[in-house]
Order: sequence, then C-alpha cells, then structure tokens
Amino acid sequence: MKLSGKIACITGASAGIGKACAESFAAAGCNLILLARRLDRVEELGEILRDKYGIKYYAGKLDVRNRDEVERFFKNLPKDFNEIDILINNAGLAKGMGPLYENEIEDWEIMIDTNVKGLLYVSRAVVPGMVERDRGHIINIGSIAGRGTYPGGSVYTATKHAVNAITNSLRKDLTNTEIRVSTIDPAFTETEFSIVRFDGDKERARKVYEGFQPLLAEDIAETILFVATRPPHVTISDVVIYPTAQSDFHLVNRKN
Ligand code: NDP
Ligand code: 8X3
Repeated sequence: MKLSGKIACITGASAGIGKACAESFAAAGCNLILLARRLDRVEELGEILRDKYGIKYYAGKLDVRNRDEVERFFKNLPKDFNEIDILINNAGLAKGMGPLYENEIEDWEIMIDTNVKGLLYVSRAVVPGMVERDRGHIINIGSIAGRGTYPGGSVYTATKHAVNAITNSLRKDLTNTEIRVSTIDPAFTETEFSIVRFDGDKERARKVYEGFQPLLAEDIAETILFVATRPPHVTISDVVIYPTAQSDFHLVNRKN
C-alpha cells in the first residue's frame, strides 16, 4: 500500500521510536501529525522532515493523559490534517523498577494514565473518523512486557498487557470495517526509555544496554512501516521483536 499523501498521526514523536517512525513515514511520502509534550522537539523534527522529504506536517503539544486536551486537539485539527489514515499510539513510559510493595504510587498513576488511559483517549478521538470513512490503521506500541512479567515490572507490564487486550478487542470491534489494528511489541530498544524509567540516571540507563547490541528505534520504525504498507486485505496483528542477544526479559547474552 502506498503511503504517499496519506496522514499518519504519531504520539510521542519527540524521541525514540516515535521520532524514528516520523522519519520512516516521511521518507515514504506520508504527511505527519507529530505530537508530544515537548513541542520544540516535534516542531524542529517536522521542519527537518518537510525540508528533506517535501511532506506536510502539523506539530502539536499534547499530553495524552489530559482527556480534555486530547478531545479538544483532535476536534480542532486543521482541514488538511483531520482525516487521519494511520494512528501510531506510541507515547508511553515506565517509571521505576522496584518491587510493587515499595513503589511510589505516583509512578503507577503516571504509567497507567499515559500507557493505558492516554492511548484510549487518543483512540476514542481518532477512530470514529476512521469508521465514518471506513478506512484506517491503528498501530499500538505494546512491548514484550505485555506478554510476560518480570520482577520490578508489575505496573508497567500490567499497562502493556492492557495495550495488548485493547488492541485485540478493538480489532474485533472493527470486524465489519476495512480498518486494521496492529500491535508492535519490542524488547530492549535503546532510546530515552531507560533514562525516563530511572528518573534521569543516565549511567543506570546505559547499563541496561551494556555488552550487547540492543534494538535501535529505527529497527522498530522499519517494522512499523512494513506493517503499514501491506496490501489493504492484509492485517499483521502482532509483531514481537527481540535483539538477537536477548531471548527473555533478563536472558541477555552480554559480552562483558
Ligand atoms: P522514549 O522515552 O525515547 O520516547 C517516549 C515518547 O513518549 C517521547 O516522545 C515522549 O514525549 C512521549 N510521551 C511520554 N509521556 C507522554 C505524555 N504524557 N503525553 C505525550 N507524549 C508522551 O521511549 P521509547 O521510544 O522507547 O518509547 C516509545 C514506546 O515504546 C513506549 O510506549 C514504550 O513503552 C514502548 N517500548 C519501548 C521499549 C524500549 O525498550 N525502549 C520496548 C518496548 C516498548 P514527551 O516527553 O516530549 O512528551
Ligand atoms: C520495554 C521493554 O523489557 O524494559 O517495554 O519492559 S522492558
């Protein structure tokens, strides 16, 4: 399927996987809605991609946790951008890695509000238009954390299990439409994810990816682009991606 002239909306486009998706989709000729809390970053990215690939972009400051803000944002999209073809629900994060009985409860709220409720708010705002037009593709970024559990991951894994359940239920809700629903579930991918998880502790974050080749944001973006460009009769429902050196959460072939 050709993406040229279509509109992709990417949440969490200011860093990591979302940013890499913006580049891949722009290279394929897609116009972009780029969203994040850090507006300066998505504005700058949009300008670079417009100049490099000749695409159109609309950058927006959006905190997906804020229901009113999400509803208002999507209601007021400029005419050229209000028929979204591809929604990449990517904004997400982990906070902390301690045992549940020691966790900061505020960290739970942030993860649940962003990874689950934020994804729901954005989907609720965008999917009705897709249903009206009977076309579209929702691509949710889950995680291997949505397919298992690990110590210190209780709430993060719960949110990604929720993403998996939402993805599969939504696909069923849309059975009688031409709309596709997919989830991409990466393992260790070196982005700002661990820096955020460990509250800005770059040294601790670096150690997560030490001694092996983790996935790059570009590896995930290429896969998402592949999923989005299958012929209309093909839905790739799930993709699970590991670095070759990793076979489970903590089973990593480190060379150090
Ligand atoms: P990054 O930290 O590099 O990027 C996260 C993005 O999410 C940023 O653009 C950030 O933008 C955005 N974001 C966070 N909170 C909000 C919010 N409340 N509202 C809007 N945007 C928000 O991490 P990744 O690229 O790695 O993460 C992207 C997705 O991939 C997440 O859903 C994550 O759970 C998932 N994932 C990551 C893996 C990894 O190992 N890195 C593996 C599996 C899944 P800003 O701060 O500007 O708002
Ligand atoms: C991010 C991957 O293993 O840190 O979703 O949970 S992991």
